[in-house]
Amino acid sequence: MEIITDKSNIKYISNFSGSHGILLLAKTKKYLLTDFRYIERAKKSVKKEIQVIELNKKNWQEILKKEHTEIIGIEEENLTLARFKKIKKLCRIKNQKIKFKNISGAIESAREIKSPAEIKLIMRSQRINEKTFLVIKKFIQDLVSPKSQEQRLPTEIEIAWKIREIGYHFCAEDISFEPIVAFGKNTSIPHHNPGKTRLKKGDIIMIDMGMKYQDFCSDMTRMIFTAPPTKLQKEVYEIVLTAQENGIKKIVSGITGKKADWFSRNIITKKGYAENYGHSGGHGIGLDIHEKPSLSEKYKETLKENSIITVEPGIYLEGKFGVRIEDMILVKKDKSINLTKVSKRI
Ligand SMILES: [Mn+2]
Repeated sequence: MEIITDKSNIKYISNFSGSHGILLLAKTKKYLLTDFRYIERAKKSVKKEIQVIELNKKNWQEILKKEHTEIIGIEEENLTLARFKKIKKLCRIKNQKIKFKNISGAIESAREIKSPAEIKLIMRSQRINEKTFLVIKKFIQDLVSPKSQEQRLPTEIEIAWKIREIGYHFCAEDISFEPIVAFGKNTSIPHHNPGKTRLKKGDIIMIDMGMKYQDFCSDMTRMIFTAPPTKLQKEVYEIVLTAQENGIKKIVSGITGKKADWFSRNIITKKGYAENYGHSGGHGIGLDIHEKPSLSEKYKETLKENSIITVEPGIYLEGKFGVRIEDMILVKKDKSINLTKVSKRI
């Protein structure tokens, strides 16, 4: 028997997306155990083959006895020690010896390959993300245009909140991560935390944002220029763009995550900016914002057909500015498909 505690794995197998529940995968049956607050909701949303029951000691032990369980798989990567102690207690049954083994990563591997329905939902999530971004971009461009009467330009935090608000307006259920909004020099911090920095005319802007639609995530990074870029900004932007687009062109299923990362990293390295690109080149995306596979030096597994990944190289010049460009790619055997439609031209 297996005990599934990872929220996204529970959603993947059962379609239950509540915050409190445990999925038991027994030999003959699947059970979703949850508390009173979620029972009705679970019954309405879970797949037909799954039985919903209240999480208590009596119900739990009845299943264990009925299934003659001896070995229980647990998701070590996600289980806290406190929660494991509780589970261990629930599994204490007279005359029944139970051993635990780690099964972390098994469901994550299955999730890597997306079904046509999942691809559709992820694309929908990204469409919402794009519509939101374009509204934000226009809002900023109008404010900094010579015709604008506006005296008070927004702060990073104000733009981050506006991203949420507009996302909801376009039917997102949530954001997939806290938006990264960086103005001017703050763009050299790859994961800048939006603060009270106020926009100035002429600033370079980095926006890295994502939405959730039916629990599926999207992710995209774009730069906005509020004035014609400086020579250095233009040079760096062109290098990152070339690296990103060449990387994308060469990505097919069957190559390693390491190789996929190298395609774009190599171009940045050749231009002398290796030291200024210190993060991985991308990641899988789906029910989680970061999931299998990874585009990085350390990732030796191959990319699978119909997985969805991001490609997001960057160059960061401390004290000056940074540039990152990120798209979502559907990995295919012969030619991968870029799912992101927002222009990357300056
Ligand atoms: Mn990303």
